Amino acid sequence: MPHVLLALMDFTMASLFPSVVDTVRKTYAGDKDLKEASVIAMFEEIVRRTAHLVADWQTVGFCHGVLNTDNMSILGLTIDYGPFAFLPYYSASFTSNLSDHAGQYAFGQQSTVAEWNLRRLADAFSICYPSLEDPLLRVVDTTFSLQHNSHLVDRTTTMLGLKGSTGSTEKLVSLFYETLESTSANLNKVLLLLLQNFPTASRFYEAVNEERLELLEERLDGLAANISSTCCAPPNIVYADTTKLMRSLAPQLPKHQIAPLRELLATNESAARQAFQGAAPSAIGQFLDQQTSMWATYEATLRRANELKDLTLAEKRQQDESKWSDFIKLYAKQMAAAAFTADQASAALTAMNHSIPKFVLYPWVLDDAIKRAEGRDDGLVREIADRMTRPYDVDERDGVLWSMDPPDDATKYLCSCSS
Ligand SMILES: *[C@@H]1O[C@H](CO)[C@@H](O)[C@H](O)[C@H]1NC(C)=O
Ligand SMILES: *[C@@H]1O[C@H](CO)[C@@H](O)[C@H](O)[C@H]1NC(C)=O
Ligand SMILES: *[C@@H]1O[C@H](CO)[C@@H](O)[C@H](O)[C@H]1NC(C)=O
Ligand SMILES: *[C@@H]1O[C@H](CO)[C@@H](O)[C@H](O)[C@H]1NC(C)=O
Ligand SMILES: CC(=O)N[C@H]1CO[C@H](CO)[C@@H](O)[C@@H]1O
Repeated sequence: MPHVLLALMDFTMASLFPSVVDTVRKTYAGDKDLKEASVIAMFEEIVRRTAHLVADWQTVGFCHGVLNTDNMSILGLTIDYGPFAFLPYYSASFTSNLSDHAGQYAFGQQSTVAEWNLRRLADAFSICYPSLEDPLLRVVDTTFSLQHNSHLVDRTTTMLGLKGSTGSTEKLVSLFYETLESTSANLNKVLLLLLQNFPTASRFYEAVNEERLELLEERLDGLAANISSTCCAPPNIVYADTTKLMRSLAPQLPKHQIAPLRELLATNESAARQAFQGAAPSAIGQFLDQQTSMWATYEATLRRANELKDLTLAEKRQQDESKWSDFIKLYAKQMAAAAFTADQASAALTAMNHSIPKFVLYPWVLDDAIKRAEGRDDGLVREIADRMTRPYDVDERDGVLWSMDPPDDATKYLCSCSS
């Protein structure tokens, strides 16, 4: 087996990562095994690409659905997506595979799962290079989160029209995603509103300091109300989805048993193994971790359901507006601090425009096309296939042939395992 694996690794390295191997060879100082150094460098590149990919999914609201280890690409590409979906509204617990009851591959779990999958790849590499086991796992520790986060911040900064600005945008970016989540907003619609409202007039860029900030605040005033009334899902819909989710989320282990079982595992391993039909201690530990995290999700979902239960549409809009107001305030501040010249602002706007999709392949768009194709009319399938090749362009067919607005029953269009 290691023999075949070794051949596969050599082939992969030579055919898919020649430049990585090249760089290692060029900087090789004879201080370590050249082959092992190349394996580490290749793995670093795989970790980096995977981290960027998962961050990219987050910036377009893409939920893959089935992130088993064998559904991952060593090149950091999106492959093997069956029950995938673009989110109707932002939600970490959104699951696109209806049979995935535990939310194992929920939207908000994707980076954790990808990181776990990379550790399993490190395990496979270590079969061939046992001495690299620790160094490879360390690469995941030191590289994944860092790369994921920096790419997420970079890309989102561009989408918010702040590319090229000075100063850290990290806080703004995390507030952006928190606000999308807490107001159940449609990511794409919010971004398109921000794009339409990007301040282009030169007066913004001639003004300085306080005056610039005041002008920008004035310019963006009303945007929070607009986002809240046009982009955020109504309370009854979020409530219905949340309660449906809760029914499937219930953890197997009663919460009060987790701590004693952990204690038992730490103090009397054999007794703990007995309680789990002889399972390995590491597997028991993993199960307890998973149950802990399921309880946290369950309780957060329950809190959310209770908040939404008796909320009227007007009340939710008011709450959402106030949350978006906080975001817009920080956004205006960051724009003012960017200290753009008119030219720089125009370049940032162009980059923003090119990074925000105008067309999103939502489940209801697909559903419509599938229904028509079943009626022997494949025209819409062809139109969509064509539209998908230019998602960043403006196209008058949007809103005519397909809707970019989530219907009230948006989540009913999800697939289960067999669909
Ligand atoms: C959806 O999730 C279920 C439960 O985890 C899994 O058995 C099934 O394989 C998944 N669907 C697909 C298409 O993989
Ligand atoms: C929201 O913004 C859009 C585009 O900028 C505009 O057409 C619409 O009238 C606004 N709606 C509200 C309620 O402010
Ligand atoms: C561990 O638990 C078993 C019962 O399952 C008991 O017989 C044994 O004495 C315990 N060992 C210790 C060190 O407490
Ligand atoms: C974005 O680019 C398209 C061209 O693809 C152009 O028609 C549109 O006006 C641009 N939007 C903004 C806000 O600059
Ligand atoms: C879309 C999809 O589910 N692809 C594959 C993911 O991995 C499983 C096995 O782990 C395959 O059965 C699926 O075909």
